[in-house]
Amino acid sequence: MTDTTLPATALAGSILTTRPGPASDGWTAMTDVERVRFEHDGYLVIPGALTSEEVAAARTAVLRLWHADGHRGGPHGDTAMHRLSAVSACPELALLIDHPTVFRYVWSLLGWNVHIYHSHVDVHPQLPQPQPDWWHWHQDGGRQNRELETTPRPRMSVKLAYWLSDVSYPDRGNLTVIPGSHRTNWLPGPPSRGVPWPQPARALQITANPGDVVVFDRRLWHARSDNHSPHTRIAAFFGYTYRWVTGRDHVADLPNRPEWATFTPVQRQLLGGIGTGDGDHAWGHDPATTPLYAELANRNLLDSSIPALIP
Ligand SMILES: O=C(O)CCC(=O)C(=O)O
Repeated sequence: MTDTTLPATALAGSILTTRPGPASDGWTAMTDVERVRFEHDGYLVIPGALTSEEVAAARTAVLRLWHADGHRGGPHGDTAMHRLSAVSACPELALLIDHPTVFRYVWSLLGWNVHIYHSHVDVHPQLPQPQPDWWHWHQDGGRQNRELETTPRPRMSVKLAYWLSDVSYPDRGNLTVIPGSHRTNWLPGPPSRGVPWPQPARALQITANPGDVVVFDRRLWHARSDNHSPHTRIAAFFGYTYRWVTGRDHVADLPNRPEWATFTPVQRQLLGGIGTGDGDHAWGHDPATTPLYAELANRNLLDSSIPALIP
C-alpha cells in the first residue's frame, strides 16, 4: 500500500466500474483507490461480481431452502426468511465465501487469519402493506459496540452482501447505509425501536443488480429498506473477522457432512475447520498450516505495509 490520497473526483461514489479481467484468477490485492474509497465511505459496490449462471445457482439454492422452511410467496403475507449460518443451511452457497471477484477485499482488509463468524441468507417478498415503525439501524458486531471503548471503535470485521435479485430501484429491500458513518460510534435514534423516528438525513438505499456485491465495514450504520415491489428480495451475507474472535454461526457439524469433501482448504478455514478446535491454532501462530496464508505467500501477496498480512 503506497498511495493514500485520491483526487476529489475519485471519491464521488463508492461504485466501482472495474473488476479483475477474465484472465485474472482473482488473486490480486484491492487497489489503493479502492482502499481509500472504502476507508472514506465504509463500503464498495462491485458490479457484476457473479455470472448469471452463478446467480441462478445461488438463487435456486436459497429458494429451495425457503420452500423447505415452509415459506410461501405472494403479496398477502409476510413470508420472509432470515436464516443464520448460510453454508450450513445452504451448502451450495460455498462458492460465494471465497469468490475470486470479491474475496480479495476480505484478505486485503483483514489479512489471512480470518474466518466467517456470522452469515445469513434472506428472502423478503413484497410487503402487503406499510409496516409499523421499527428502527432497524445498527452496526454489526453486537456487544462489540458496547464493550470496545475506543472512538471510533476498531473495524474488527467486514461483510459481503451478495444480491441474488433485482434491487436496482429503492424500496425493494435495499441495503440502506449512511456513507462514511463507520467512524461514528453513536447514531441518534428513538428511545425504543417501535417509536416513530425520522430516517437519518443522509440515508442512502444502495441500488444493485443480481450478481452485484456490496463490501462493507461492520461499523457502517445500516438497515434494510422495506420491500414494496413485486420483486422478492433475495440476498446472502457473509461476515468475516479474525479467527481469534468466536463465531456466531453453527458450523461444528459441517466437517461430518458429505459436502465437506468438496470444499477447498481455504473454504474449510473460513468455515472453522482448521486446527484442533481448542482456539490455539486460531491464535495465528502457525501460518504455515493456515490455508489462506499459504495461498497468499505462494503468490507473493503478503504486503508487509499491511499489518494483518505480516506473518
Ligand atoms: O438485509 C439487509 O439489507 C441488512 C442486513 C443487515 O442488517 C446485516 O447484514 O447486518
